[in-house]
Amino acid sequence: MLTRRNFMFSVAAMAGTGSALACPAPASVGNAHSVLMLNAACGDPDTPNVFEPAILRIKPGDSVTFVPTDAGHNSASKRGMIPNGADAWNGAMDTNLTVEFPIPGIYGHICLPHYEWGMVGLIVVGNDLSNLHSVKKVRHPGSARKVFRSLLKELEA
Ligand SMILES: [Cu+2]
Repeated sequence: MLTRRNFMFSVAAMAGTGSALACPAPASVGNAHSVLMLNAACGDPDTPNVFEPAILRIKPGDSVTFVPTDAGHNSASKRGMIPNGADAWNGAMDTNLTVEFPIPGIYGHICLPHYEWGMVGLIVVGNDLSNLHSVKKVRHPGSARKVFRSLLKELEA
């Protein structure tokens, strides 16, 4: 679903700061946020395939648009890593997806093609960490294990 608003996110992301080396920047406008899907962390080509930001904190009822700034990615919620009663999502490859988050808690999400290489992220709604224990129990392959562990450590810090 490519709405005009999502298109604006993409444009804002590419516009950066105007410098030739500008990093694509995720935008937050009011209750609408974006998470970029990138082939490499900005300024760090040795860290390929990332969500930017890896941790996003929002308020209940806010929305997040996953933006395919680079090709070859998607975002899908990870089973066991969303609050009870929350809706799962599974975005198509290379497509903007907007998800609303009415229910507080921690949401873990992954890029299906790059999951085991550690392309994973967290969205925290309403600063509510009450499902942290169940989120931590989910097992992951490859680098996803290490990346989720370090992101969750950041939440607890
Ligand atoms: Cu990916």
